Formats: sequence, structure tokens, C-alpha cells
Amino acid sequence: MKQGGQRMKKSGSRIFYLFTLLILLFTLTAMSACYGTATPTPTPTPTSSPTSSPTTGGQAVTIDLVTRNMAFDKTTITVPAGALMTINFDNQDSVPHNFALYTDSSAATSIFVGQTIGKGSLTYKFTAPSTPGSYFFRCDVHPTSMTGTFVVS
Ligand SMILES: [Cu+2]
Repeated sequence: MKQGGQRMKKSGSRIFYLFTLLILLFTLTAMSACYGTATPTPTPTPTSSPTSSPTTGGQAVTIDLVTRNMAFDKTTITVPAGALMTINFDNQDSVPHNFALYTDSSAATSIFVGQTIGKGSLTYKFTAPSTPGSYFFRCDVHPTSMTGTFVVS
């Protein structure tokens, strides 16, 4: 009885040892598998000279912009440099609005001035600046109350 119990204990600890080994092996393979899938796909580095036209190869970005109750539904729009912008503009007010992008809040230099529309929707298409920074957008009809920041990252 005593011997049997001891043998049981011994084989039990051996099983426990093997079990721990198995767990270790399993975690190791799982970890290596994780590492395998976690490696980011290499992003193609631009081989063309940086002086080439920035309008080519820009990332297409589509944004829904709604004007309602005399306000834009977004006060910050962030896009990658040189993005090929599509803005689905939806004016839900009966008052006319537009979307216009300027270099800064003085609105002295425009980058894109969208058509002003009454209630309804239209699509604006333009290329975002290629230089990262903070730009300024507004509704030209309400230049002080309807404003926002256009961030080029
Ligand atoms: Cu407006």
C-alpha cells in the first residue's frame, strides 16, 4: 500500500514534469508563431526622387462632412500628406454652406474652395497639401463661426 502510494506520487510528479515541458514547448511555439505573424508587411519605400510630382501616388482619403445647425460635424480633419481627398459634403441646413481650405486662419491663401450649396449634398475632390502641418478650413458663408483645423500628418 505504502509502496504503491509512493510509486503513484513518483509517476505523478513525472507526469507533472512532462506536462510542464509540454506547456513550455507550447508557449514557445505559440510565441514564435505570434512573432511570425506580427512582423509588419514591409511598406514600399519610394524609390523615385522627392522632387517628382506630389500629385501622383497620394493616398485616397474619403471623408463625410455634414453641416447641421450652422456647424460642421467635424472640427478637426486629419489626413496623410498629399492625400487625394474626396469629401462627401452634406448640408442639412436650409442655409447655404461650403468647405474651403486655407493655409492659415487669416484665409489669405486658399488651397481649395468648394462650391457653396444650399440644402443637399455634393462631392469635393482636391489634393491635400504635401507639407505636414496644421491648415485651416471654414465655411466661407460663415467664416467666423464655422471653422476647423485640417491636419496634414
Ligand atoms: Cu456656413
